[in-house]
Amino acid sequence: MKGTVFGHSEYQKRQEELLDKLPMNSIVILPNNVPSIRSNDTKYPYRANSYLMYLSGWEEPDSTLVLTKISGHTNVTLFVKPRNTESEIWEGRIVGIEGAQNGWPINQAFPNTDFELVMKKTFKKISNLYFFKGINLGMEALVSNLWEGEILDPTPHVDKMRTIKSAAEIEVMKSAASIASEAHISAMAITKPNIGEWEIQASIENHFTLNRSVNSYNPIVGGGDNATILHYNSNSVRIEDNELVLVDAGCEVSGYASDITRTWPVNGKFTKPQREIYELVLEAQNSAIGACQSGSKWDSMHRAASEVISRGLVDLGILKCSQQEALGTNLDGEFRKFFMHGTGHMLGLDVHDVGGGRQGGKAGPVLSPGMIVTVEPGLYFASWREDIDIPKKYSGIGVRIEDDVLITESGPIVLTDGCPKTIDEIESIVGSAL
Ligand SMILES: [Mn+2]
Repeated sequence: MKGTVFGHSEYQKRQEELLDKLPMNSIVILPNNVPSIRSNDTKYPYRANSYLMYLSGWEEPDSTLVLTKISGHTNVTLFVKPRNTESEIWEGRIVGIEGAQNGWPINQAFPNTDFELVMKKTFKKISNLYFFKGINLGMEALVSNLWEGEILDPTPHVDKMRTIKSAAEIEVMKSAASIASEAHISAMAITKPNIGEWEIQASIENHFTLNRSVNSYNPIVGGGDNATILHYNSNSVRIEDNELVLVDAGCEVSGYASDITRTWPVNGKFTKPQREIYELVLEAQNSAIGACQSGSKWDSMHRAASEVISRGLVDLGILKCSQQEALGTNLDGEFRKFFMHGTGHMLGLDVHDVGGGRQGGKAGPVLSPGMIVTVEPGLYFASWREDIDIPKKYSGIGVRIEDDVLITESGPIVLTDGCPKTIDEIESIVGSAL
């Protein structure tokens, strides 16, 4: 039976760090995600809650983690589903109470049916109740029934902890980054004119599965104009000769995500207008990666990318205004018509991980060693948009380039640097496996 991803001390350190931040006589309650039904007795693939994985390594549903700090003593308890031969025959083997007690970084395990009774007793001894809301509404109702006081939110504390990756987490994320890098290379190598978007998706997912990983989000494979739809994922169209394809696909290894976007010409040769846009996005991305320095403001990478993009749009004659108007006073100028998302986000147990901020906004953490962020500027010129007036040669072009970047004392480290992105490298790989 599968145990924890990391050694127990890693989780115990996280539990202690959280409890240290809370006042005496506190309890923290964290239920697991509820299995989601597709229809009748068919379920969607189950994914445990990221907070629960982070604090305990536990993944089975119908379980709840409880941390207490009462009169100087801390305690970590898991309420889990007891073993049951009949249900295990259908649903698979489960860890059970004894297994949890012996194999997980906790002090004690109880059957989940005891939760209410144990809480009733424990609530008499505590003054502060922290509950992870929005995960399991049934548990939420039960707890608010039992507790008359205010329900406090523990996520700001844990989110801050989750932004700084440990050495062990970084190793796992490097592995997710390199599997996804290889997947993109294989997909480039089988690309040819008239390929179906789904065929590129299949190639990528095949590589993920062969390497015992899964999608960390639904892959986006958009050819031609579909590349300009930010969350396109029907991946159902054939891509014509002379079109670009934008592929945004990452995998999850032991719960940790990678997130890569590459854009390449299906016939292996960028046209001049495609090359002009691609080079501009690549310059913006390199500038933004350079801005990923320890101690920099959260939006420094977005500012760096936006400055390059704004200048380039004016130089290419796409924006007919001054560079200053293109950029705007608050990174909100004309360039936003074509680069409408942020430059990056936190990456970790979730692909859009906790603890970041909106880019272009004022709030957000200072970049610090151990943070892993994505850097992903893009430019999108949808041919169907009636609100823009651009040179025809750029119509239908969408380009995004995305890497995963670790912040260190000595500068940014690109974890996805195994995935080529220069024009020469890409042109030499596309179609090379055919
Ligand atoms: Mn991303």
